Amino acid sequence: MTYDSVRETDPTVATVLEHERTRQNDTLAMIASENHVSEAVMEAQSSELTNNYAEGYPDERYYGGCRHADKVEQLAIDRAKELWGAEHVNVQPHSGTQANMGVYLAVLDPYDKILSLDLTHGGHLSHGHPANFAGQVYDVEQYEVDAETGYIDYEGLRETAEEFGPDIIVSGYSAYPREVDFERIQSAADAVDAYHVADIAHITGLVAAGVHESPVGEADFVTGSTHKTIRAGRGGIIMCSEEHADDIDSAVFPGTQGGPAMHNIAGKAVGFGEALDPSFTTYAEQTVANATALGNRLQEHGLSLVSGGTDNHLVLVDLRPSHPDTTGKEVEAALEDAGIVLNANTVPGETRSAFNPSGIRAGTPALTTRGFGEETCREVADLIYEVIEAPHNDTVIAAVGERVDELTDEYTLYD
Ligand code: DSN
Repeated sequence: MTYDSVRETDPTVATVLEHERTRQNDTLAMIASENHVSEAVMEAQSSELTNNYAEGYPDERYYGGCRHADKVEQLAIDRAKELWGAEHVNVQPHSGTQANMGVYLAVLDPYDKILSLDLTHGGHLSHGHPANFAGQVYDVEQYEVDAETGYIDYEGLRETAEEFGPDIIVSGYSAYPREVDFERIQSAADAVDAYHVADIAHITGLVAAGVHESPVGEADFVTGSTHKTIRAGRGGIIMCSEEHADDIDSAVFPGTQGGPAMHNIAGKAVGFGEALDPSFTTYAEQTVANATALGNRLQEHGLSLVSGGTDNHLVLVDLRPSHPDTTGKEVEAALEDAGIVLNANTVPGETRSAFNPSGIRAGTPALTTRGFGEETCREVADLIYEVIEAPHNDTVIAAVGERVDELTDEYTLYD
């Protein structure tokens, strides 16, 4: 894709776009929620469908001119059904948060009760943080990971559910490195007659490829985003049984959204099509193998991983045991100077603040898309460790940066 037209009409924005392209080419994207979509997905997202108003659903629109929008949305829905085995799919949510909002609106009244994982233990803002609408509109109680093991405290969850009597239990997380036992959470939800919402935003691709247990068909609602491990067009998705189909569709439109972003839905259709190819399973398996290799090597360097390792695409490093005086933000900034982009993250039992926490979260979806294997991920762990050891040493940062340059030249991204 070129930016020739933007360059001609708006050189300022063209320069920013070119800088961002260069940044992505020249750095290692290790934000666990990010990925590099294909050029086909990007082309679809920049198509003329951005001009289209398609309020409603395929064959039931409020405006004319939607026959091509109908086709592309139906393709996205059908491919999603095939990928995840869902009875009903809504591909219109603009993001994972919008998907959660749609489910809440569909089945809750204001002040109804949500039980979800605490944000500092790996949860998500839209699961009921006080700064988010969900924490303001609903009565929220939170469960935690076990302080010793770092795994979800399933017994504690069940006990809290029995005491609190939630209307919804949310599972699915944004900084949890272990396989989620959806069945166990379903049984806790059944015991208190609550809905179970499984937010698989981070692991959509792993679930689709069968490398993580699927909650589809078990949880009442499965929500997610479509641009993380599944590597499709940007946005959200909701899956449920036919029983809830009408309520979910009305809650998304007109309940919480207006016109769907049809260009992104085209990107979802293209990305889902790519994920139906058998090569996507290899990609998902490699993503997990790479995270395991990364985590093992960080541990060999003496770093402490929350839960002692990973089963999925991310690792969460608690810096406190090995580097008590170094914060996540310091490491994030130093690594970015060296060309490795990840994020500071809170850790269970956080003793600092959300803005300057004690951990870092690192993911392998984007590196794997780039072609990295386990050996290269082990080397990336070495580079991360060197920077953690000396976050203010310009010589170290420059040397790591040189090696990152070599790696990004070897594993090219977009032409
Ligand atoms: N902000 C995303 C993440 O990084 O996990 C989730 O929405």
